[in-house]
Amino acid sequence: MSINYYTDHRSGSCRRVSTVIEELGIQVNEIFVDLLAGENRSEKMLKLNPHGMLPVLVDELDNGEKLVLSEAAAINIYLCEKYNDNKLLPSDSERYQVLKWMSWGAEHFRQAAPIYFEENVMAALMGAQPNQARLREGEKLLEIHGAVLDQHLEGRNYIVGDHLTLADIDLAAALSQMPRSNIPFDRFKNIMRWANGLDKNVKSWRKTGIELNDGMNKALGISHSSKVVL
Ligand SMILES: N[C@@H](CCC(=O)N[C@@H](CS)C(=O)NCC(=O)O)C(=O)O
Repeated sequence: MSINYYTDHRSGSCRRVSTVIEELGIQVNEIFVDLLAGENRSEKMLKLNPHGMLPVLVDELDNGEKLVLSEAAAINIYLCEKYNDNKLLPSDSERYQVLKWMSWGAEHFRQAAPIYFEENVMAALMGAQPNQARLREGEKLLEIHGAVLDQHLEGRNYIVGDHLTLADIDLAAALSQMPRSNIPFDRFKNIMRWANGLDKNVKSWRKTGIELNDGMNKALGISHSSKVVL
C-alpha cells in the first residue's frame, strides 16, 4: 500500500503537509508538480483535483479503493488519524481548539497572505503592476485578523497547549512567503515571536521552510540561499 503525494516544495500550502509527513516520520512517494510551469493544471492533475491546486494525496486503501484528497487541512487530519497521532491532532478536548483555529485560519487569517504574494511577487513575474486596491484589501484583512492572533499569542509559544499542533502549522504557513511578498506581519510582536520560535525549535518546520525559501529564491533568480526563514 503506498501513498502518492503531489507537491511543489515552494508552496506554503504544500509545506503544511510536508511538515506533517516529516513529523510523523512516514514514507510517501513524493511527486513534484511544477506550479510555476502550470503542471498543476495538466489533465491528469485536474482529474485528481478539479481546482487545479496542490497539495494532493492519493492513498491506496486496504480494500483496494483509492482515496484522493486535496486541501492541506483535510490531508493533515487524515494522516494524523491514519497514523494514530494524538499530538499534532490531540484526542482530548484540545482537539476542538485545534480544529477551531484551523477553520479560523482558512476563513480569516490566511486570506491576506496570498493577496500580498500574488500582487508583490506573481504580478512582477508576469510583468504586471500590483493591483493597489487588492493590496488595500489585504492590509485590511491583515489588520483585523492579525490583531486577533497576536492577542491570543500573548504569553504563548504554541496556538493550543504547550506543543506543536496542526493549528500552528496551518496558521504559520501564512508567513511562509513573507521574505519576498512584503507582508507586514512584523508589526505584530507576538506573532513574530511565535513564528520565529517555531523556526528555531521545530526541526520539520525549519526544514520545509528552508526548502521553500531556497526553491523560491532559485525560481526568482536570487542567488543566496537563506538559512533563516523569516
Ligand atoms: N485551500 C487549499 C489552497 C491550496 C493552494 O492555494 N495551493 C496553491 C499553491 S500554495 C496552488 O496550487 N496554486 C495553483 C493555482 O492556483 O493555479 C489548501 O489549503 O490546500
